[in-house]
Amino acid sequence: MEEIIQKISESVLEGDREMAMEAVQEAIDAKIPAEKILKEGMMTAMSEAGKLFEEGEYFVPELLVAARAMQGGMELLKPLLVAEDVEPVGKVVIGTVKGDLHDIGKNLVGMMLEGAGFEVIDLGTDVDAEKFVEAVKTNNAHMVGMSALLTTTMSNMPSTIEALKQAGLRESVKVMVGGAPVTESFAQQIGADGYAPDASQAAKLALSYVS
Ligand code: B1M
Repeated sequence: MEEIIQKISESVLEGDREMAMEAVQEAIDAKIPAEKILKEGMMTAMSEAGKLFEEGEYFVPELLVAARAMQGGMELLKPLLVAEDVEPVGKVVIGTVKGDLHDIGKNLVGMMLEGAGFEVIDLGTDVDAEKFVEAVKTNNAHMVGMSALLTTTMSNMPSTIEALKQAGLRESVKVMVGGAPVTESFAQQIGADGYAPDASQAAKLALSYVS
């Protein structure tokens, strides 16, 4: 059993989607519980990939292929997780703010959050405040993650925070922001709960909110 889990971890870490899917199928056939496959096989590997990224050993492409491999495994695992009633660690609504079409970094953040066990509701790009608010309500989300890559669009972050306040939701959600022009002090200034400089730290920050 441990050998198969090890094989899953290695294939995710190496970004080998085909091998990851093969190993996950092998684990399913061997009746290893889906939760164990997810947590010990895939989530530990994504956390290791995040660590290597922070240490400068992995770069964005390595992180992307690792996340792609994990998503391959997730395709096979999702129906079983639902059947086993495995709860996600939390629900996060993410999106790139209004006027902004950059989504590579946001997608990476979403993948790392999934890798950390979150259910991610990805609203895509050019997301206005109302859409964020609506998604938080509909999904009963615990967190909102906003991404901005333009200095001209980061100003749409505080308007989303204001809209959450107006809707009476600000106290019940954590707001996390990021993207190249965003800084820790900007996050504080606009009343966000947190800022993460990269996808790996975004996942860590999100986990700190639910632990
Ligand atoms: Co655009 N663009 N772009 N662009 N683009 C930048 C951002 C720019 C810095 C390039 C430059 O001039 N040097 C510049 C912004 C200048 C500024 O505002 N100060 C710029 C511009 C000006 C524009 C246009 C206005 C160009 C034009 O049309 N005249 C236009 C705007 C369109 C729009 O959004 N309305 C535009 C368009 C585009 C493309 C469509 C061509 C393409 C986007 C494709 C896509 O995303 N699908 C594009 C690209 C690719 C870039 C660059 C080259 C790369 C961005 C990227 O994907 N980086 C960028 C220059 C650069 O950064 N070198 C540039 C890789 C990605 C992994 O990093 O997104 O930073 P990043 O995400 C990181 C962290 O920031 C963090 O984690 C990620 C992973 O570690 N992070 C978060 C991100 N979101 C987070 C959220 C979190 C936490 C962490 O919590 C929720």
